[in-house]
Amino acid sequence: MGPANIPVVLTIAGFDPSSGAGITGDLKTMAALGCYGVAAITAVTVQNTQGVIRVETLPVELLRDTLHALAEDAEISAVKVGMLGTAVVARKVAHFLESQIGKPIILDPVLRSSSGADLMDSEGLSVLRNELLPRVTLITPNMAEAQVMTGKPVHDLAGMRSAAHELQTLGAKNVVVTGGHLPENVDVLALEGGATVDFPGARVESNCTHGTGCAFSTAIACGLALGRDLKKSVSDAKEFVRRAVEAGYPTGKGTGPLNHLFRLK
Ligand code: PXL
Repeated sequence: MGPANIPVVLTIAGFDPSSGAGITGDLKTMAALGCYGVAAITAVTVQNTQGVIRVETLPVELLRDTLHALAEDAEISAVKVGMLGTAVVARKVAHFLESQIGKPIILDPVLRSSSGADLMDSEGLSVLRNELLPRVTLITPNMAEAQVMTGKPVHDLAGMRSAAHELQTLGAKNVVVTGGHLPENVDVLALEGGATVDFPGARVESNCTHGTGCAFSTAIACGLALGRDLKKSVSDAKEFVRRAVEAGYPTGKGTGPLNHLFRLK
């Protein structure tokens, strides 16, 4: 594919100044995977590799104007939605997504940071479930997020499968529940139409895992933007995250970022 055909992928997400997660991580993933990334910031977090210190959502008018400016300008091939922070922001994004129906839209239902900080308010969870989930192509919860979204325990493969199907009954077209913390590191993809596909992996022992969820959902958006099907996009995204974690190097005192740009020397 020549440079003229590089697809534009939009991330709607929070800013993590340590750049493992959030929009700056997403832009690195997009660049690594041959897409052009544009970003609309929902919230600014104050954090480093040791944890989240503070979270401030941006004025929703700023988000709305950013989304409008980007969408009226370039052809957007796929959208990834990450941290939203509040119900007010989530509603604004749900409204924007109506103008993007028909494109691949990937929703990473970010609720907490891995260090335990709340990244979504409680009313926002209802908006996520009722207004965002039905509008997207794929939702990518990890086991903890799947548990909160369904209200049922998700501890193993059987729990992941039933959570994926339950999220489909709530209106999600396709669901991938990620199990990176399980010994078998398996992800479960429930496809529209009823089929379920498992993606087993090997557990990677590494301290450079900050941003894996963001990179996974963004890499899937890139695969779809490049015209690949959902199964291939999920399996490529899993491989991308594995290699980025393996190539990670510590940058601070806490959990290191993955190395999104592992292909660059
Ligand atoms: O990994 C979840 C996540 C998503 N988005 C932002 C974050 C985090 C975790 O810290 O900061 C902006």
